[in-house]
Formats: sequence, C-alpha cells, structure tokens
Amino acid sequence: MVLDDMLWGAASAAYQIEGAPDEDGKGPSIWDVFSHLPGHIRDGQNGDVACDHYHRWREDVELLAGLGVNAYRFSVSWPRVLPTGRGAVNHAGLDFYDRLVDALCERSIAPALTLFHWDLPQALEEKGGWLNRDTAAYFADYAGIVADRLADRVPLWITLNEPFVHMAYGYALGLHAPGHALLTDALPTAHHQLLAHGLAVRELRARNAGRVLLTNNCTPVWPASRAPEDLAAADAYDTLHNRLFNDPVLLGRYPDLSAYGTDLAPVVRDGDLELIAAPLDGLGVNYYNPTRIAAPDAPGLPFQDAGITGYPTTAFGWPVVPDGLRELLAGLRARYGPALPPIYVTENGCSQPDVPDERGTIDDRARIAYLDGHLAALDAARAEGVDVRGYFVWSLTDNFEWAEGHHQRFGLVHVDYATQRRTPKASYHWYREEIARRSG
Ligand code: IFM
Repeated sequence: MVLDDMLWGAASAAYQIEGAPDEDGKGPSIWDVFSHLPGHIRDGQNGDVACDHYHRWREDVELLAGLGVNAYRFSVSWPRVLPTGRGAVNHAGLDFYDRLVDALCERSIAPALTLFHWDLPQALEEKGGWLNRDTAAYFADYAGIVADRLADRVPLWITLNEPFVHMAYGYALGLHAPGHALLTDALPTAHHQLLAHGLAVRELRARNAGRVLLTNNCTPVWPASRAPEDLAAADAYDTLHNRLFNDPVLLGRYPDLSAYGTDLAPVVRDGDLELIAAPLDGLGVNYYNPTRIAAPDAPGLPFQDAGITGYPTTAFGWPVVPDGLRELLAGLRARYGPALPPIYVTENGCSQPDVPDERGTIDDRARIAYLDGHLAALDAARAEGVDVRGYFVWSLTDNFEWAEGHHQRFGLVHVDYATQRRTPKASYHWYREEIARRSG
C-alpha cells in the first residue's frame, strides 16, 4: 500500500485494547502477570478484557473508516505470535493481525505496525527481560517473523514504542511491568532495547518492509530557574529522557551520562552503535507535555520534577502546553540538523473525564481544544521547516491506561466497559472534519 504524503491517523497498543490474554495459543506477557499482582494497578484492574478488540476488531476498523483516517497505528503482541518469545510460531496469533491488516487495506487505511509496545513475553522476563542482551536477538527474530507475513501490506513499521518509558517505569521505578525498581542499574535496558531496534531494522530492511521508524517519548525540558544547579539538573534530565534514546540512533553515540555516575561501556560491544544508528525513514515522536526540572533536594538522582503551573491540566494532571510540540520539534531539528529524518507524531492526546450526558453523548470540548491547539503547533513547526509526515491521535478508543487501569480515558471513542459499547465522542466528529479539511 502506498503512503499518502501526510498521514492523519489514530493509535492504539495491543495490551491496552485486545483482551483475550490466553486465547488461540497466546502466551503470557509481563503485563498479564504484573497486572494480576496486588497493588500494581489502580483499583486492582487488569487488561484481561480491555476493549475486547480481539473479538471486536471489525467494529473498530469501521470506526476508523468513519473517522476518515488514512493510517492506523497498532501494535502486535509479541507473545501472541511467539508464546514464549522465541521458538515455535503461533500461527493463529499471526492470523489475527493478518486479518486486521487486510481489513485496513480494504478501507485504504495504511497499517502502521509497532512491534513492541511493552508487552514482553513473560518467558523472556524470566531470563532477565531487557537486562539480558539476548532479548535483543530474540526481538530481531520476532521482527523477521512478523515481516515475513505482513511486509507485503504494511508500509510503516515502528520497532519499539517509548523505550525511555519502558526503562524508567518498568525497570527503574517499578511502576510498570516488569516492576523492577533498579534506579540507575536499569540503564542497560536502554542499550538492549536500542540494540533490539538496530537488529530489527536489519531484518525489516532484508524484507523490504517499507518505512521503518523508532518511536521515542520526547519532552521539552524547562529548567526551574537560571541558577547553575537547576540548569545542570535540567541538562541531566534531558540527557536521560531525550538524548539517551535519540543520540545513538541519529548520531551514533551515547550522550555523557556522568551526571548519573555511570556509563554504558560495560554493555556496549563493538559494532552495536553502527547497528543502532542504521538510517531510518522517520523518527516517531510521542508528545504529551514539557517537563520542568530543578536541582534535587535529596541525594539520589541528579534532578527532581518541579512541576508546571499556570496551564490547564488533563484528568491525569498533565499540563496542556500545545506550543511545547512546536518547541520540541524545532529543538530536535536544531540538535540533529540533517541527521534528523522526517518526523511522525505517533502519539498526542489527553485524558479527560468524559462522562456521557443523559442522552449518552460525550461533549469532550477540552479534548477538542487540546487537539486543535496541538495541530496549530504542528502547523507552526512545519512552517518553521520541520519535515512532519504524520500525526496520530492517542487514542482511537478509551483503553487500559497501564497502572491507572481504566481510569484515564484518552479515546476519540468512548468505551462503556460494562457493555463494550463504543460511542464516538464530539472529538471524533471534530477530528473527522479536520482531516477532511486538511486533506481536501
Ligand atoms: O497510553 C500511553 C501509551 O501506551 C504510551 N504513550 C503514552 C500513552 C498515555 O499515557
């Protein structure tokens, strides 16, 4: 399928929508295990059913068609394809994505496939997960298996989603699966994920898999003041959140991690950075908000979050700063210059309370204002010369928001979890008109 010059899409991820955790031969992921352990997810919820997308995918494809998107970003569940992460392929799992891809293509919606959105096979976690270098090679094998089946129809591939968040929440802080609180000892998971990306790029290229991207979660970092301590703390945070995952891919080197009293030398081997820096067709950028950073009050990490005030906030409490998207994209262009490939904003959106009124409609004006403001910021970045080729709203439907369970609703479509009834919100209709206007 040929991609349009500009993609207007919506995004999702397997564990957040599919449910069916052990159906048709699927193996357990780290999220299946983590979410069932007490105290991990708000109100003891889990993603066992989520949006029941595994059974209702046809309805969700119709919602996409009605929205008028020309691309849909979804992720493949690694343990649905390889129940123990490697070895025997579960063909029924691949068949599910094959049917989904066909249905999207029939409606002229380009499939944008993410290979890893945090649901590592539990069997690989038992071998060390991303702390184990071998996981990178298993990921490359998995990428090749998926591409063998789908590369003829999927024009856009994203290797990993937000390796920073997976490292920080899953391995450093223990707030996400697999639940390790290793602080800076989590840093090897950055390298092993990036190595997995590089090895997977090689497999995808060997199969002519179309455009290949990595998606990073990026944030503009604002120092809390011009005091040298705050500037140094902001620089340290920028290094960890942004540069650690962009520099090796775009510049072929790691940033200076001395603020963390460590480096990656013990885990980086000859040839790794060449693989990691293989040319890409685009950089996926997920943007939600800037981060304001101050010097720490206590020993430990070399920064602390100073919070942002004076802006509206989402239901999550995240500040709504649309111009931060322009600032971020312009900053990437300034830092990486010609090394920066085209940008795809692979996620942007907000959680809102979204309570249906007595007629059952959801008038989510705050989400419309959020999206409108961020699209204006996207336009401003493009006017400044940033090459942007795609924008995906997070998310098509309300879904399972990780440690927050079903409490945060990000969807253009409301999901009643008791009945699985889908109801397009006002933002769905607004986005449809916006896409039509911009594509017309
Ligand atoms: O829901 C998540 C998604 O899985 C990754 N990016 C951020 C979203 C909102 O928190």
